Amino acid sequence: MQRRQFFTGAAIGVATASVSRVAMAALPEAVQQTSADTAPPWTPPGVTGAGRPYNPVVTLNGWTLPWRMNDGVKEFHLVAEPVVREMAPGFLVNMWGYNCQSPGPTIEVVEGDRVRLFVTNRLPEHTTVHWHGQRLPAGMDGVGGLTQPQIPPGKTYVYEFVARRPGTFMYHPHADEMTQMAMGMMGLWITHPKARHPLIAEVQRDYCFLLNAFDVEPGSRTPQVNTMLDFNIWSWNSRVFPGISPMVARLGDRVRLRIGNLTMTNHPIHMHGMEFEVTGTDGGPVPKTARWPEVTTDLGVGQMRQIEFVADEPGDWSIHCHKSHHTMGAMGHSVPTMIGVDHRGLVRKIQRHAPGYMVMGERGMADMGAMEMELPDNTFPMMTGTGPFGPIEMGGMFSTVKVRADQRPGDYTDPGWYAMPAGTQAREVPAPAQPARAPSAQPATPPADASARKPGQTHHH
Ligand SMILES: [Cu+2]
Repeated sequence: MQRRQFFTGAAIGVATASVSRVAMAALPEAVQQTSADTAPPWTPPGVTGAGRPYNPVVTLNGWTLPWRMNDGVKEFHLVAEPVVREMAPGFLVNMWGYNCQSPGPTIEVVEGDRVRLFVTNRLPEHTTVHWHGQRLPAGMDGVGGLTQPQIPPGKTYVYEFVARRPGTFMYHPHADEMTQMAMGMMGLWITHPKARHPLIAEVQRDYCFLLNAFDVEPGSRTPQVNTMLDFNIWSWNSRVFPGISPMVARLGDRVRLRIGNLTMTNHPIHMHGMEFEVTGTDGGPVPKTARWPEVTTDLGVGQMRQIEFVADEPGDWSIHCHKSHHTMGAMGHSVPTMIGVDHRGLVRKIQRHAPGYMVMGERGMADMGAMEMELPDNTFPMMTGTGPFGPIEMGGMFSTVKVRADQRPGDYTDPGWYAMPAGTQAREVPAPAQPARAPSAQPATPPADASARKPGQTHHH
């Protein structure tokens, strides 16, 4: 699925004098990705010149950027450019990203690697790349105006440093940030340990994703960039449920999830079925004495968390942000609560003036999950996604961890829905018969109404 594109004649600026002229003579290919599917783990081709081996990560609905080895230096080429991201099947959003996608490709290196990153700017305005969490020379930190001139449109800059610390990091612009991050410019960076590390466990599955948010007016295709807090599309790697791939594991696998938050609010990420521990942050591995079991961990703005668990319970387990409006698509915030309100009569009166009028939320909002409403073109519905037992009523930061005994090692394909063993699923029971009571236990005449009364308060009509 990768379309290779060769760069010739790109204008080049040099961010540092330490990059040799020979290294600049030819840019590495800017590999592009046209698919929003989860790419299988990328293993460097060949053995010689491929650098130290590592266990690659899987980027949720993303991919890893291939590199080339040039005289012992790992060279990458990022192209900042306008992209069209498919946030869910049929829901396309104009974003800015890197190498044809938002988020950009994941950069995977090994502790101690010397890394050279070419950044070509094909945006209509200047940009930079900040390497969040890295130890590096100040001049490589990517803060426009402070540590380097901005990268003008059409120019290529180069960054070079040694990946000194193993861990989970990210990259994003430090130039017109509010616009560029609201448009989807961000990516993950994983530095694998060079040898067995006492605080970094070997895992069978290693997933990573970024939390991001957009403000896309229903019916439009381009995010609003002046939004500060009131985003309406809550996504993982610029995808929304049901467009987010499940995270698949084989029963007994040790699984690591690396999550970064580049939205403007916190997200309590909650997983069903199994407990996990936070084993690391973008500051490094967490000492073992400072780990405790959790089923929810809060990611503050600009934070990263590495969580780990043993996938020892088979099933389809939900994993989602616990802010319930973050698991929904765009909705009108001004809809009043109608639960318990009887609209009969009223609707008919309104329909005389507005024939298409519909009641929303009379019995809660769940009906919206199944409702066939006419939506403007390219509008992501408020609740969507269908499971084996009907609508799931989710539409944003929601996915599943699918644990299966028969999932082959290294197989990341979706195994489908979990087949519950007989007798292990919630089920309907026949309507309860009137329980037999002793005569003395018969309740007195039931109260005329059931309205709430405070203790000690005399009830009167
Ligand atoms: Cu959230």
